[in-house]
Amino acid sequence: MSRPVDLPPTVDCPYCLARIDTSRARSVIRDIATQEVKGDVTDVVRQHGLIGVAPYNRGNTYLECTRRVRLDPTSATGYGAGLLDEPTTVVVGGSGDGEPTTAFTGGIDFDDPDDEPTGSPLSLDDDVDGEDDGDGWESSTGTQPRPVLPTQTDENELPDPHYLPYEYCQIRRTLNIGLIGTTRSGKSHLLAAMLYRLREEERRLARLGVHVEPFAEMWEHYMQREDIAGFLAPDRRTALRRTNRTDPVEFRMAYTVTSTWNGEPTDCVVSFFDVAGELFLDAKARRRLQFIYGLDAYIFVADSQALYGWDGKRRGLLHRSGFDEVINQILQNERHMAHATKQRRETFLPKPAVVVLAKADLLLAQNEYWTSRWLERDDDFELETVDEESEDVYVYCATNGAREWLKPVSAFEDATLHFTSATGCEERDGHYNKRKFRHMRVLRPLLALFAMTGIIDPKTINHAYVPGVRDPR
Ligand SMILES: Nc1nc2c(ncn2[C@@H]2O[C@H](COP(=O)(O)OP(=O)(O)O)[C@@H](O)[C@H]2O)c(=O)[nH]1
Ligand SMILES: [Mg+2]
Ligand SMILES: [Zn+2]
Repeated sequence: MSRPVDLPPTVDCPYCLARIDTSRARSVIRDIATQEVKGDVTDVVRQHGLIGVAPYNRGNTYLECTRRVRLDPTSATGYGAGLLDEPTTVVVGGSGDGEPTTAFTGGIDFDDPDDEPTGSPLSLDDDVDGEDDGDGWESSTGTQPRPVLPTQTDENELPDPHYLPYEYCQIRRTLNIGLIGTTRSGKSHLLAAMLYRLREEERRLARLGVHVEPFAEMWEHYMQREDIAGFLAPDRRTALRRTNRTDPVEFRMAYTVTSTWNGEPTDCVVSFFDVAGELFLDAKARRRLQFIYGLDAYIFVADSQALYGWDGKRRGLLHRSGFDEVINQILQNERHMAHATKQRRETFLPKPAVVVLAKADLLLAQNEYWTSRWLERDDDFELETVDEESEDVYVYCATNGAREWLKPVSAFEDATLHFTSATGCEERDGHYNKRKFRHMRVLRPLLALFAMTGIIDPKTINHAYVPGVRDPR
């Protein structure tokens, strides 16, 4: 079978994190409103690519991700599958006869008893029946259909098949960003605010030589999950619903970012993954760990609420951030890779990271000079002061018992540090005060990351481009 002329041999599915064989996958037209499949264009795109589809349907063309077309998901990152010391990864099939190799990816039954069983159709699969019986729909035997919940549908369930925008699959350059932090650290609120502001700031982004475009249907799914729409609506400002995490890595949203500062416009798919730090301590959840090694950049979300001792006494952290575990795993993987490929190991991880002190409005309420000096500025786009801010945040953490948050600085080749607030105020009974509500400096860490990865000119923050971001295939 031939693959579509304008797609690479494989594409990584951001939803189930598996690698898709494009010569096996169907291409279909879907109705945006009903999400129904209206037609099959597999043959025509195999011959002519997306050009073969009527222009008005090109934006509605999708690649179907279904069990049949998935390859070994452990290699989804393009990083050394098989080199990892993960004894829990069970590989089945793949005997070289053209059968897909499928790795065990499910069966994680970690449960936060605190959390409501809510989620979204895009979050990853888990054991709905609580049994550790593996992953029904991803098993290569294909004989066990997933157990169906009798009453309400499980929002956490990833539908099979699910659909990737064809245009998403065409863009070779990708930047996968992981938000790392414990549950309740503020990842979801920060990301929602960031993505919203990214859409709103077209003009100022253009001045930095970037144009951003969300994938329409992904944005709609994203808005539905955890009721992000309610959080972003000025007349509602409701808190995000809490989700039941069973998987350390979840796809959230992707944008096409066109970068023009360097001459020729280049397109890059920037995808955001939510990484629940504490799940790395959970042996079962750790099966999915490989995915984070392949991320291109990291946003470490430190929970300002975890700082205690406001009365001038020496401070400390109420709970750990989990950054250590995650970074140690990434370093360990890097050592394995260097060993396996007989290359000298770099001193630093050759990737960029940002450390974000989320919920910094809480520090502001405590009359914290170091915080107010920065947080009250509307300086998302004044990137020349990024280093100055980083130094202040560094000193702030070091002198307030939060050295643990600084680990990324010593581990990654380049890192910046920021004070941010996604809400500007505290939640009360599921709502934010509409007058006090504001996103404070949420775009700044992302723009710093864009500069370190070359999506915007690294010189805007007076840094050099950090190599190590994956090459296009
Ligand atoms: N004061 C304040 N609270 C926040 C902010 N962002 C999130 N929170 C609160 O922190 C809690 C956890 O946030 P969430 O984004 O769901 O954390 P996640 O589990 O890491 O995704 C919620 O109760 C939010 O109301 C913020 O910027 N300021
Ligand atoms: Mg969350
Ligand atoms: Zn998939």
